Amino acid sequence: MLFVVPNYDLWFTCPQLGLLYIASSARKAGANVELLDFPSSKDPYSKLDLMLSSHDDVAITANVSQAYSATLIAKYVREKHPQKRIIWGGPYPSASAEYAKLIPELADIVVIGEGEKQIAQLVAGQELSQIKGIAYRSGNAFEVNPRADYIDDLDGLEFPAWDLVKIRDYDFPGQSPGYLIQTQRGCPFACINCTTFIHGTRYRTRSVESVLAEIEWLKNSFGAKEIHFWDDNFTLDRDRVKTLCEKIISKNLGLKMTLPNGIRADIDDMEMFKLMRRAGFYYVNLAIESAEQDVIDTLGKKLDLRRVRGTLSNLESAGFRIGLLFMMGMPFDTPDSIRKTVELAESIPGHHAHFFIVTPFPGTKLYEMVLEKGGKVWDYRDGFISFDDDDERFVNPSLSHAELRRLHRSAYRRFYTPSRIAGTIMKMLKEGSFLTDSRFLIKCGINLLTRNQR
Ligand code: B12
Repeated sequence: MLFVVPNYDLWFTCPQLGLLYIASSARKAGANVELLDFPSSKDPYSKLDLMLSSHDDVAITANVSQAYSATLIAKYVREKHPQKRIIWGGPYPSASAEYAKLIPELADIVVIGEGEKQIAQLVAGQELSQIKGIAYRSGNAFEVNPRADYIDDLDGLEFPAWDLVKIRDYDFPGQSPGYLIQTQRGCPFACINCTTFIHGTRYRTRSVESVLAEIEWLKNSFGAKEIHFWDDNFTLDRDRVKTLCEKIISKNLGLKMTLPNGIRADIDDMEMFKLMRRAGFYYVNLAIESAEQDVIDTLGKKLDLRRVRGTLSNLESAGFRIGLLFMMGMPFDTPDSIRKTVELAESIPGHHAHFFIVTPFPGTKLYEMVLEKGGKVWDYRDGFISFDDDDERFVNPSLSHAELRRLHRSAYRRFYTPSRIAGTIMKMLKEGSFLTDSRFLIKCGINLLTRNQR
């Protein structure tokens, strides 16, 4: 089975953990697996032709930013290798069974949600009508089977197939080689902008022993120097985090660790933060999103903004490098709520800030909300979804894109004051990451200037 990572129009590259989980599950079920990563490959279509000579199945992952490239790849396979079976999976095709029907000519099977079980069943040649959590072509029809249960026994999953990628081919922050790990799936908060339908709202965890075994495996077999935690909500179960950190400390692994996905801004536990620091965590993103409580409430985040400053001050005194995550441009944002967000950001501690202009994704309540208001949203047939800040994501009658963009620019200008930049550089120098991070930023700059629509 050939696993394919389609292109995306971004200025950094990163391995796709979900597909590596799927590949190791397929391998365990008996498949011969290979991976072709379009973003990090030169002349990927020639490679595709070559690699396809030894595979009957092509399994393509797609999130929204890859959907267009995925359709081009599937089209190419259909035309040049019509006998191959094309399997789709990932957040984008999972978003709606309707999507699967939109691409019948480009897909034989669409795996919906977590795909480890289904891929093993497909490798085993199980009858398609009996496999939960897939949609498949049957003559001229596209059948959609009932959804599969979420995977409870996460310890039972194989470790991701890291042997299939060359980690140094990717450009992402932190010390190299850096690897990704996921210690839990699911998040109970179900924010309306999030595609919760992949991992669901039930909080499922791996055992501390299993996580530790994977970390040691990454260090010993792949030379990992840094581990990035890819969890949906890492700090929700504080006792579990503390036990994990104690075990990591007792093993004296000497690894650096980060939490890029963003932790909740109301989970504030100094004992946990101190243990995390001793275990090797040095960078954390804190998901605040907005300074307007009404906006937070409409998002369904269930965050009491009054708690943010306390959490931040504890993270700061524990010695973390802190990134602040904000969103702007929701259909219920106003120039005033965005101005408040900008003011909050500039008034609080933090070394980095990301102000994301919101893009409503298919399958989310936010997407429905925009459609209900008559806004135009991006469709995969429109080409690469653009995450360029200058491009309008959807038509918002109460906030023009020009105004949003002006506020967005002012957010960065006002956050990155000379003293904030000096503080961030000092922090990076102190933790020894200045050179690595500067190299990453320079590479991103070059990628940004030289990237083409692929
Ligand atoms: C970590 C992360 C990132 C990382 C790494 C992305 C990467 N390349 O893997 C970074 C920070 C780089 C990133 C960037 C972006 N991300 Co992001 N990211 C995530 C996050 C938090 C976790 C993804 C993950 O690895 N999960 C762990 C693995 C195990 O799960 P998984 O990938 O979903 O895979 C499972 C299933 O989907 C399925 N599956 C996946 N592929 C396949 C393929 C086959 C053949 C099969 C059978 C099954 C299958 O089985 C897997 C195992 O169960 C999710 C949110 C979430 N909780 O899902 C958002 C998410 C994937 N990101 C999203 C988006 C939009 C982006 C960006 C476009 C944001 C931006 N504006 O730049 C970019 C796109 C970058 C890119 N091209 O990949 C959206 C995608 C929405 C959608 N409907 O497609 C999500 C779902 C967040 C959201 N808003 O809801 N992201």
